[in-house]
Amino acid sequence: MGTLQSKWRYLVMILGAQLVIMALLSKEGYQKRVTYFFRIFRKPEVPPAGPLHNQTGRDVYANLSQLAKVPLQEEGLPYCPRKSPLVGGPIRVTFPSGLTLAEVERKNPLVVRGGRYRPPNCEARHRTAIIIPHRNREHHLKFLLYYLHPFLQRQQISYSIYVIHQARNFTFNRAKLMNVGFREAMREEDWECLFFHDVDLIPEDDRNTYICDAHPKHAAIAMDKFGYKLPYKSYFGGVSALTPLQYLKMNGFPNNYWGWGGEDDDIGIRVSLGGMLISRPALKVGRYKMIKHKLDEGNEMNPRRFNMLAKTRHTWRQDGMNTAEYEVLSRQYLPLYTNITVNIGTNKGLEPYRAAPGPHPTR
Ligand code: BGN
Repeated sequence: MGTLQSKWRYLVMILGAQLVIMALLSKEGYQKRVTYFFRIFRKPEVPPAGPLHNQTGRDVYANLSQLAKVPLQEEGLPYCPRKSPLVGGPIRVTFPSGLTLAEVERKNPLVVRGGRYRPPNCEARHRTAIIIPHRNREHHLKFLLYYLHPFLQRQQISYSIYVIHQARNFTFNRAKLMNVGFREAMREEDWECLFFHDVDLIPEDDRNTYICDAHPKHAAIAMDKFGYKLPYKSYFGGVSALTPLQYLKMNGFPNNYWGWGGEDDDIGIRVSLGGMLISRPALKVGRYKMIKHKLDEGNEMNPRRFNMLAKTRHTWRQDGMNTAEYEVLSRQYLPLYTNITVNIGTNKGLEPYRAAPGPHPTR
């Protein structure tokens, strides 16, 4: 009898010890292995059935007609579920010729003036602004809007899309336009997350949620043009997401990268200079298709980028959100997005293009 009891005691002790080891392993970054272990005991996940869900992904407008039928309530809405029931998996991305903005509008009846949306039947848990730097890419913008609106609606997020259009024809400056977008979007609403989004990148998986993480997020980690993997470890280009606090901690983005290349690497360096890490979604989720195009006129490679990058750690506090000088020329609340046209000047400052007489530049 006694020996049977002590056998049980040993068994319980061994089991206890195993649990402690598992807990320690999971703390030390072995989550994947532990998750794998626990998965053995779980039923396999069954992918959603239906004709729209096949290997090539489903239609980006699947499911959304359900929303349009729900009358918009003003108050007393319950919170949206933590995991949206509308979210699926891979999305089928093609670029049909003949698509018009009017067609995109027609397919998104719940999007209101300025490209804003909030879920009609529940209180969103997340509020995200999408910032898109832009010049001469109307064709790409149309496709991005076609895919982004239903994608975000399915995630049950409250959102608004801002297109920051660089006026005049001096060399393009992607990062400075992002600084403009940050300030102008925050002026309108207390956004909790900002997605800085290239105009030619289309998300290919519904589970790539457009919400912020505890650290700055690099979302576009698997682009088709790089064989659906990171081109290099510190890559921070394409699509990234930061909370206002994270953005300010690294003094925003640099203002003086004129032309192609390097500004995203500078931003990546700022993340660590601001004392933060880079967070990333899973490789199978952070997938993007790039709309093919040639290098734009007015966005030639920046030959100074190597020198500038070498100095980021000395310059980031003197150049960034705190020194972004620009002049908003117009703000249009269009049906699918808010269009902010801005004079960001040249590498010599605002002067050459400053509107006269006009308002003082926004600082
Ligand atoms: C890198 C560019 C990035 C660009 C990626 C992907 C530079 C700086 C060189 C030190 N960086 O090489 O800006 O997003 O390629 O195309 O050119």
